Amino acid sequence: MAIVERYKNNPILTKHDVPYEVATVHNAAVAKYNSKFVMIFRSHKLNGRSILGKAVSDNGFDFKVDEKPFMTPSKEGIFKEYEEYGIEDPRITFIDGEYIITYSAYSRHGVRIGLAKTKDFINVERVSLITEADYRNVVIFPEKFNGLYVRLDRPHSEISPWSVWISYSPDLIFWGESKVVMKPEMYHWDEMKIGPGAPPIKTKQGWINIYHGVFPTMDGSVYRLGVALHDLKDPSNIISVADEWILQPEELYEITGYVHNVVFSCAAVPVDDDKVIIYWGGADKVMCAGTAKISDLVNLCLEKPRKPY
Ligand code: BMA
Repeated sequence: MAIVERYKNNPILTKHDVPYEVATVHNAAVAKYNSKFVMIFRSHKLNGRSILGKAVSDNGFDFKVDEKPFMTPSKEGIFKEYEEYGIEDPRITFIDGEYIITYSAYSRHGVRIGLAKTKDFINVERVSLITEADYRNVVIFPEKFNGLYVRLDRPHSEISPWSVWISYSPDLIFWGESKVVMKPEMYHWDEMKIGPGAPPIKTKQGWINIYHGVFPTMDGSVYRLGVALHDLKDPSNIISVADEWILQPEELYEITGYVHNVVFSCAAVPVDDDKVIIYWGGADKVMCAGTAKISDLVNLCLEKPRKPY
C-alpha cells in the first residue's frame, strides 16, 4: 500500500482555474484559517518570473482562486531590489496568533528568503529578508523552543551541497546558532540535494519533516518526497530519516509539465489525529493533493531508518 494516497481528482488546481494570465500553478503553501483552507500558490507569469496567488477551500481539495494575485514582487524599500526576478515557493506557519509566510526572493543578487506576516490573508506585511543569497526552502516550526523561533532551511555551498540546516531567532528577524542537521545520502534517491518541504508537524513521537530529495539521471533530475523525524524537545536532533521515499512522480501530471519528473511540497495540513493532507506541485505546472496516515509516516521513519548523514 502506498503511504500517500493521491486525491482522485488530481490535479486540484491548474492555470485554467486562475482568472488572470499565468503559465503554471504550483509549489503552494496551505494553512487552516477560520475553518477554511487557504492556499498561497506560485505561478509563473508569461515572462517566466513568479508571483503568488491565493485560493480558498472548504474541504482542502476544491479551491477557488481570488480575482487578483496575493503577492507580487515588491516595488518598495529593500524588498524591491531583492524580489526583482520574482517570488516563489511559499510556506506558512501559524504561531503566536499570526500566519508567517516565508518565500524565495529572486534577484540579480541570487535567491534569498523573505518573511511576511498576515492575520487575515487580506493584509500582508513584509517583515524582513532573513537570509543572504543561496538559501531556499525556509520552514518555521509552529512552536517556540526555549523562547526562540526555530527554522529549517537549505543553504548551498560547493563543499557541502544542498543540505538541511537549523537556526534560531528571538524575533523572526535575527537568526543564529545555525548548524547542519541532515545531508543527502550518497547513491540514494536523495543523493543530489535535499531541502525542507512542509513546515514540521508535531506528533507524540517527534516532529515530522516532509522534505524533498533529488536524484540526478541522464534524463535530468527526479524530485521525490521523503520524511524525517525530529526530536520533540530538541528539533536539531533527528531521531531518524526514512530510507524510502514517500512519493515519487508517477502520474502524467507529475511526469510531464513545465519541468518533468517533479513532486515538490511546501505544505501538509493535519486534518485529524492520524490524517494529513499533503500538497505538492506536479511537474512545476499544477497543484496536487493526497492523504497519508500520520502514524504511517512516523512508523516508516522508525522501522526503515537511515542515518541523517
Ligand atoms: C527547485 C526549485 C523548485 C522547483 C524544483 C523543480 O530547484 O526551483 O521551485 O519545483 O526545482 O524544478
